[in-house]
Amino acid sequence: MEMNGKTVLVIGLGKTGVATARFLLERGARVLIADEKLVCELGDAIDALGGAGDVELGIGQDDMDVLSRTDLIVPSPGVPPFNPLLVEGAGRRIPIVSELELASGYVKKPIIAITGTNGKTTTTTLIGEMLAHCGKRVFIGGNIGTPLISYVGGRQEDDYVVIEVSSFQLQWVRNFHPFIAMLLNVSCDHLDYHGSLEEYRSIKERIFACQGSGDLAILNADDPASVDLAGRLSAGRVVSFSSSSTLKEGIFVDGESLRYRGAEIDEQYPVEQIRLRGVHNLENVMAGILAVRACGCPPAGIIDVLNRFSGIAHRIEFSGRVDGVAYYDDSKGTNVDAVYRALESFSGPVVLLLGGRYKGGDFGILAELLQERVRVLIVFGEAAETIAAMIGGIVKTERAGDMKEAVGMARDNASSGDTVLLSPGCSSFDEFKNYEERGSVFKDIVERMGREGRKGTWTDSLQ
Ligand code: UMA
Repeated sequence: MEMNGKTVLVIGLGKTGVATARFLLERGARVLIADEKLVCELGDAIDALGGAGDVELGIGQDDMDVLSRTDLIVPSPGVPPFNPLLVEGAGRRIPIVSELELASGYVKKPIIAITGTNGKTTTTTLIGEMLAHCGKRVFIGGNIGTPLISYVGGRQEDDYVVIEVSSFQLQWVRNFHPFIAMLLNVSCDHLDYHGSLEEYRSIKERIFACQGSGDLAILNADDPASVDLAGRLSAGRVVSFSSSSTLKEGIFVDGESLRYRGAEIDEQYPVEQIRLRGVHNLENVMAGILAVRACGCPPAGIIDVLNRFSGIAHRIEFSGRVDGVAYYDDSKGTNVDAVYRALESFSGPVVLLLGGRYKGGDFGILAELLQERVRVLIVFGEAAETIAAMIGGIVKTERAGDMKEAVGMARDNASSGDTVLLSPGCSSFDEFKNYEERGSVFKDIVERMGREGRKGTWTDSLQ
């Protein structure tokens, strides 16, 4: 796509907007920037633009006049499709592309793309580690942190581009073409953005849309909709993984091993050699094995990595032990399905912290697990009453104003041998910048509690 002389409207000046604007400016485009924040609140982002090029700031979300001089719109992932500029821009038939779409047009190396409601970051990281361990050069980016657009302006010396892809990034793609694409799972998430589960799923499925005969699609055989999906895919090879059934072709849990079986393949990966815990992580591992085997990584190298890879920050991450109580940070568990999977990983008793900003989803699906494993439920933040209305009272339920108070209540309610699990099932935006900040604050509190000692002395010191 030629950018020289084009006028491009970038909506949102976060990580993606900054990287996109820089890329466009370097290619001679004029960049208009709209953000719901005031210009004075965007200081760091504006500094990061580097001061060079033809930039116009201060465009509001309802400033429709700007569209008469716009050739292309690039919304940031967090900007929903019902944003007024996008709705009006689409009405005027101005091309709209996501940063992922724009960047992928410039990628010279094979793309491995990972999407799914949960497990994307773990699987993306794991694939990157396995490829690197087996001697391949890799760029790891996308939703995991570094926008793809900031990679494509560089030298592109890697063998593979491994990217975590969110539904937000797939919202505005047409030609995005990964040579390996996977859909790990789909459950209720981001309904406030996409409107319905059907829409959310169909957008996730766009990851496969441009695949052809030389490409590989990886599906979850345990997802009932994947059978129908497999029949609609254009990829030359479709392979599945399953944690609950035996597959003639694909990878599945077979007793104490993961077994990868196909026409010319029959391999075993002992579960005891896999450091990650939980069924959901076995699924992530299986999807990862399918991808890296297709890139020529040998089983021995894969097992080496599985032996030491202990997961990613804020995803069921052990954060410390205080008075015999184990604290786990699952701040990345921002939807109900993620909470379900996190709870499944503990046999109990658990003090569970749920809350933040509600994004949709039925907390009722947790009812049985709550009864089985949870001693006390603590709801906090903006979503406290919404969650309490769905599942309050199934077990002892407490209400906290914010997360800090919730951790305090958790400590007061937990006994030695219990687990305190922050798996909020909601976004963090009512209280924090993002889930990382929420998880870091949680870990800091746990660390301070450990340092400051016994019950009773710490609550006051947090105020
Ligand atoms: N903004 C508007 N109007 C809006 C919404 C946002 O102007 O309607 C502005 C905000 O004021 C802010 C900017 O847009 O200035 C933020 O843009 P953004 O929300 O798209 O965030 P980025 O900093 O660009 O980060 C994005 C991803 N964020 C989201 O999808 C919400 C990051 O994923 C990603 O790491 C980054 O691009 C690089 O690719 C985070 C995320 O929460 C981790 N992702 C969701 C998830 O994993 O569930 C999808």
